[in-house]
Amino acid sequence: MERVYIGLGSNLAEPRKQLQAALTAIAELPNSHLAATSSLYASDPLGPPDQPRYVNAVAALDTGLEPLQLLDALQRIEQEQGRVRKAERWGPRTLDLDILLFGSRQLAEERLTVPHYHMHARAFVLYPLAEIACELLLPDGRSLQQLLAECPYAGLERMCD
Ligand code: PH2
Ligand code: MG
Ligand code: MG
Repeated sequence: MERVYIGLGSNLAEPRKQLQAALTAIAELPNSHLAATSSLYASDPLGPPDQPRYVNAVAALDTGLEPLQLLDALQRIEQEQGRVRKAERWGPRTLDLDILLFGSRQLAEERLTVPHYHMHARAFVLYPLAEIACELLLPDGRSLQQLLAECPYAGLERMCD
């Protein structure tokens, strides 16, 4: 089993429900155990501004799946929840499931880059991650606390249950 962190995001079709449904589906993945989930956080969109605000969260999954098996499974969940892949970069979506970290692995494959590119500077990834993995070290040796110190919380809104 390896500890994987998954970033969840949605800004279409009732984002909170999208994230809750995704967490239920992730909890049912084979050979895996959903170990923790963060609170939900709302924030303005990064990228094109003419789209709704996002809801984000991070989940910790212990899994015996290999990275590409997990990627396939997460993409299937995205599709089942109505994800339509468009050309527009950073455009709106019903559900986005990103593998942020996979144990201490560093992967640079055609379909999968781990750690997830840009996670180091995104408040909507780092603060939910810190809720469930406060003392985390990244594969390059940097601590999550270091990254948080350089990433203002500004603009993030922790949502009530
Ligand atoms: N995801 C994007 C583009 N912009 N902005 C926020 N606040 N949260 C996201 O998850 C997000 C985004 C594409 O993955
Ligand atoms: Mg994303
Ligand atoms: Mg994605």
